[in-house]
Amino acid sequence: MTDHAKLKAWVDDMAQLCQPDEVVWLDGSEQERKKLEDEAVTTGELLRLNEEKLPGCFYHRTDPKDVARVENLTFICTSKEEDAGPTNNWMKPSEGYAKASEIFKDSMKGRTMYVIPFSMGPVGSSFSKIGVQLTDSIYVCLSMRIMTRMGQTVLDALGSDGEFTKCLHGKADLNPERRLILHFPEDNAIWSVGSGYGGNALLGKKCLSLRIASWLAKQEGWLAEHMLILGLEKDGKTRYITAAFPSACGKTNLAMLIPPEGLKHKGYKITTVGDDIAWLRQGPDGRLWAVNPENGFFGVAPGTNSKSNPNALATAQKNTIFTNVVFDTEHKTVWWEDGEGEAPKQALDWLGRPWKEGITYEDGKPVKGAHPNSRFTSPISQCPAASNKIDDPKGVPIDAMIFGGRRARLAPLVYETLSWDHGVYAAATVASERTAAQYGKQGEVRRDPMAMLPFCGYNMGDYFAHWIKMGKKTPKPPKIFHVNWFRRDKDNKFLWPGFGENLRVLEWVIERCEGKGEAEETPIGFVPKKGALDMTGLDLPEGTMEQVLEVNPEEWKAELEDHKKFFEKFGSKLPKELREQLTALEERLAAVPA
Ligand code: SAT
Ligand code: MN
Repeated sequence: MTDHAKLKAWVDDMAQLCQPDEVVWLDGSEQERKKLEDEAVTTGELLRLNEEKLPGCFYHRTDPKDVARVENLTFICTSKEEDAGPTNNWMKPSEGYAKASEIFKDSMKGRTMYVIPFSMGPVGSSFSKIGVQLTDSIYVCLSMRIMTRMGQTVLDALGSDGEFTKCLHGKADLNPERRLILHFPEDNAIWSVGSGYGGNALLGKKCLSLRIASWLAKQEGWLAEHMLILGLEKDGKTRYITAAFPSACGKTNLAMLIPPEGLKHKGYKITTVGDDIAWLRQGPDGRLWAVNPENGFFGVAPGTNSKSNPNALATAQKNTIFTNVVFDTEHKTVWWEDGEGEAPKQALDWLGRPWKEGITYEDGKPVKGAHPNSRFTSPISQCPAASNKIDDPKGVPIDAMIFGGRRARLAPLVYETLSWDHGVYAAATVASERTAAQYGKQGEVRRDPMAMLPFCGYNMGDYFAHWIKMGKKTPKPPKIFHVNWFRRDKDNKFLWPGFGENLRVLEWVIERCEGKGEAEETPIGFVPKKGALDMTGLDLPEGTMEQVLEVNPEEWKAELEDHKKFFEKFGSKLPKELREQLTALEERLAAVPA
């Protein structure tokens, strides 16, 4: 399969440590897929779903204590603590290897170690990076088949001495006390042990494509970002936008949005390039171009229905792995809260317990059938909105970048920043209320710069400086916008309907990029002028648009105090350009007559 001596030696070393009964190299063939599926069904790791209703689909449950990323057990292991920075957990590389080795030691006895060669990005593209993951989980193998390009073609591209990220993964005993997600950027290596769940175990995703890639991107002069990529097509022309939001804030929904009735006559179509990660580089034309390094979606199931996201629902009708949703035992199908159709009559919940809609705990709270972070894993090519550029090695040129979080107050529906540096400032101070994709108190507001807080593989102060530098060296950078779909009124009701209606905002964003679109300058940036958003077919109660677009200088002044506190974390690493932006914003706010 390969004559890459270093790769073979590394696989031998890791097998020596983990002591699997067998080492199996995966070639990515169809035959191999069937074999892995059959084996996982035999062991109970996967349940085969109804072949007529959900062809090629499987059901999987994770351990009840292994249902989300674990930020407290995720470490950046660099020689110097300063290189991990104040927002990451840090461990010395020698300590990381020693601690994890103890857990990995002999952990694959009685199991098979699979070798998965994978490419993040189209095989052979100058954007792409190759990784090789070792794992003792067939669920992980089958998920990596969906989420990445993998197999013999990748080994061929790697040749006999190509660079690759060494990714070691093992479930061990799935004990949260013996779980570690370690990144060794100086060695281009990832060691993850004790979890079988998504972002902890599919090492091509957050571990490689964001944490390790952001480190590489800094050295090599590009950007690895937690962003969806969408195309907005009209009159035969497509404009591309990236958007960064914290996990579980609707990136997947926005990436494959369906135009609302009222705007149908304009002939817009959204095409999906990616829903989670973007790698961006300067193209020969001086613009930033982006590829989606992934090849599939790992989408949140609850809330996905034919209204919120018909494209995602259509994507997940075949060749999909469902994790921690409700299992309909009668029809061998799946269901989740706020999904499609009625809840099944005979079902097991994500914990495998008999479940019916309406049952409650002793305190009267409803028992949810699906875990709030339950997922579907589907090939991107099955998405009805999939862009014809997903395999283009050049990527797509980006006109606009959007950042946003979940803010009940303060941030208007949309604003355009005044310059690249101001855009970086707005992105660096993004804040959001915590969601189910992270362990911790839901609802709590935290700063999440560029939606990268849990994913930046190095000192975030240096990361901000890298962003500033990228703006200086890019002749035609995209415009930067900030959005907030989640603003609420004084009765705590959402002001903006979201979903397909968000196209109205995207339309204005593109108009602004084309030098059109009416805007009003406020201290925080340009907001749409009254009437600048096309509201055809959307009747909101009187005064709603004023509220959702309002910029309140007093509230912003208070917010700025929090920005200052947040920036203090980075000490001398904070680039002076961000300090200058803060002062300038402060002055603009002070100049507003009371
Ligand atoms: O668990 S993942 O990191 O893969 C998904 C997410 O949190 O966005
Ligand atoms: Mn994500």
